[in-house]
Amino acid sequence: MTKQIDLIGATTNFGQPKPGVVLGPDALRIAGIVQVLEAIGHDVSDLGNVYGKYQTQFVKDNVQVKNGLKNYDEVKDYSEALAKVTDASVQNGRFPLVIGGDHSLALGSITGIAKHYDNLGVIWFDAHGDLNTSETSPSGNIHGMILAELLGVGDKGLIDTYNEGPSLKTENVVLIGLRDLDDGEKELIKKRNILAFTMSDVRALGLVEILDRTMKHLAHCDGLHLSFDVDSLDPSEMIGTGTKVPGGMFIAEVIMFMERLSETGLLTSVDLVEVNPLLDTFNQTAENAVLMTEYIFGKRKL
Ligand code: 5AB
Ligand code: MN
Ligand code: MN
Ligand code: MN
Repeated sequence: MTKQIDLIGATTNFGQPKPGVVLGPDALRIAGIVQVLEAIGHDVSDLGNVYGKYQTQFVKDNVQVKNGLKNYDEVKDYSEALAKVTDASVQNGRFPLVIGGDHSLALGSITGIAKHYDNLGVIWFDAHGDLNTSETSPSGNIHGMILAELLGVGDKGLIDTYNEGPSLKTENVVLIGLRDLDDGEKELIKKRNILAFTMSDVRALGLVEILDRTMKHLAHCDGLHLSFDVDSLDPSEMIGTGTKVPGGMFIAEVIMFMERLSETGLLTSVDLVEVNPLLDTFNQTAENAVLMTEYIFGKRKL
């Protein structure tokens, strides 16, 4: 089915310290993200990049910390700016595809989208849980806390970004690909009974079974968002990203998963995050990410 896609560049790096992730959206454009989506038959409108009022940080020696959170004001401001754009996109009947940028962009992206649904389901595809708070975070980097904030756990000011209260319900979120969780994140997953598949689960059950369980779990949802952190894949196939963890998924199996996910026809929005061309070789991470995007948006092997 043809989708009316809004491509939204989220050039933020405030959620983490490594320079280069703001170049992710352009690396994905150079790798042909618009052209492959058009070739599938979608109508794509590239809205360009979203900027907040703070200048992108190219040097790391002026990081401001508030309540234990690094670049607090910058992340909050950026999230407000991005939420406005994704909110309008859904309002206009379009499909937001947000390309990053570090994973802190999901606060703005998802908050703007979630406004339009009673029960937005989210598939969080990631090596990490992104479920820290300032108390449990080993780094103070907000990209590692962003799902917690979306669920209403952590800093009140961030939870209340764009509109008041949490954007997501715990029972509407499924995590897949986990292999690097901090202690506090493990506790939160258990305490809130969040459906989470580790890499051990991926190896034991396979992604077909995991997709099946995920869709059953989210069957009551009225929208479905995929938040795809490229570090969910094995670093051997995704080198250009800031927090690599060995033992990840491989392109071939993720393509298979995305083909089936797209076949459900239930996806309503996507984030593609953490592509950092400065850590890459020959833009292959962006190219691999674009390859997977094709399957997310309906390319078929047959
Ligand atoms: B990403 C870590 N858990 O909190 C932390 O890439 C890593 O968006 C977070 O998934 C990684 O700093 C955040 C150690
Ligand atoms: Mn992440
Ligand atoms: Mn990650
Ligand atoms: Mn990362």
